Amino acid sequence: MTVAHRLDAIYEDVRQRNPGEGEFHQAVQEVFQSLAVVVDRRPEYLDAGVIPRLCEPERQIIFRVPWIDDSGKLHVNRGFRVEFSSVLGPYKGGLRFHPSVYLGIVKFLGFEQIFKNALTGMPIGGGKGGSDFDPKGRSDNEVMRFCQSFMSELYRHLGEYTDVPAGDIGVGGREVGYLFGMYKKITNRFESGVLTGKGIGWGGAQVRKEATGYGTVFFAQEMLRTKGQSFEGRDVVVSGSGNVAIYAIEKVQELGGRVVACSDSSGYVVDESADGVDLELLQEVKEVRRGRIGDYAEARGPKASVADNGSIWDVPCHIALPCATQNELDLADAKTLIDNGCVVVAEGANMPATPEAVKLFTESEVLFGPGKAANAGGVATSALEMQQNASRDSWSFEHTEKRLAEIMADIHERCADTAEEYGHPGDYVLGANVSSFQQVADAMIAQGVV
Ligand code: NDP
Ligand code: 2IT
Repeated sequence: MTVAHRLDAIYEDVRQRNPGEGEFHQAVQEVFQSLAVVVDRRPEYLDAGVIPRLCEPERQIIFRVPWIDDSGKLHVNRGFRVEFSSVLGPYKGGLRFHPSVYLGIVKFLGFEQIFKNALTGMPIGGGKGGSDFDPKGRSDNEVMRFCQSFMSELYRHLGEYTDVPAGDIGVGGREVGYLFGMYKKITNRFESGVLTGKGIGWGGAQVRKEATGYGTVFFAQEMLRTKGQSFEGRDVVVSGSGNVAIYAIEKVQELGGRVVACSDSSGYVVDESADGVDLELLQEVKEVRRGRIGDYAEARGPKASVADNGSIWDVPCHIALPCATQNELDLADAKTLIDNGCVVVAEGANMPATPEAVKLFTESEVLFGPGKAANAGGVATSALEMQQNASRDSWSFEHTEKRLAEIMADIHERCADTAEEYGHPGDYVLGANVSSFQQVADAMIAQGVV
């Protein structure tokens, strides 16, 4: 059997063992597509059975999360934590609270996280968790009671040397606070390093809140640099308007770019004013009021309009940063972006571009930065938070941001060099997958069959 056939057979087995988990299959296939070149050179990766082991989580926890809303009604949600790989360090990865969450989403995110975390160069394994709880429209007290119930089961699986969650969609500073408070109460330990994304003043790190968005822009900046370009004077489209999108917008603007559109799940806004999206207003609407993107457009006046048809990717731009959710940018969107002269796409979200869109980007002149590289700044800064917690230290904003920028430049170089080494210059997908896979696989072989 050829290497390609052997990889296909493993993939088919993964599909059959994990029925109905489309997003997980997609994430596995995306990595497998890059592996033939490395397995050709290093057949021991196949012979040692590393790949099937890597596709099976070390542990999967599914639990009941009962809670009572403000009107006294009982709700039962489902909680998940998939502890995927501890080969490079404690399981590390966020928690997502969104009604779409099921095992297949958590496994796709956990699988991605293994490779992303390897790319950061920090000692962290891969995991992910969450719940099908929908925080939208819930009061602070409801969110607190939900987080407390969630942690009353999850705590037994966590620890600074075991498993360290953080935020993701629907989980930000407020939720991390409630989760940490409950963990501390149950365990009677102020174990700072058990969660990241904590508040500044009680163990949180400067720049963690900004890190994913900033990091994505730093990565895109490195990509632009290979073309002798920068953000200065360029139009940029950023999808989403949550944590990643907001701080991506902030950094784009600091670097002289103009953000012409952003979105949420209710639609997208095109802002045609000379300096683009009004970040202060967007933050007020989204972070303070927890409002909708339409509220932003209304407050912004005639310069901004909510689009009621088409896609945010129809808005002409030089650089596109998908920062909302998986599979939000499809083949038709990719074609439109290319036709409109887009030259760089960097994924702030996890797996926002569909496989067909990724294929088109990598076959075209567009430089495409996959999420596991481009959005690794968030988890990398989480690892910096763990480092500060372990040494009971706290670093300045400037120092931490400098570290983040260095880490993103290192990841960019690592992906670019690996792509070059394997004869696919400019293919960041191949570079990210091959480089991180090799690191993880080598560690698995060294640590034996466990
Ligand atoms: P937030 O919850 O802060 O924001 C999510 C944004 O995406 C919101 O604007 C939301 O709109 C939109 N969105 C969510 N789900 C959908 C959907 N099904 N369809 C359309 N829009 C949607 O999350 P984050 O900003 O933290 O996360 C965004 C992405 O970045 C995710 O893919 C996440 O996995 C990834 N990521 C996050 C990191 C972090 O540190 N937070 C690190 C690395 C990656 P609405 O409010 O209407 O739902
Ligand atoms: O997808 C991600 O990398 C995150 N949600 C951040 C994970 C973390 O542990 O900081």
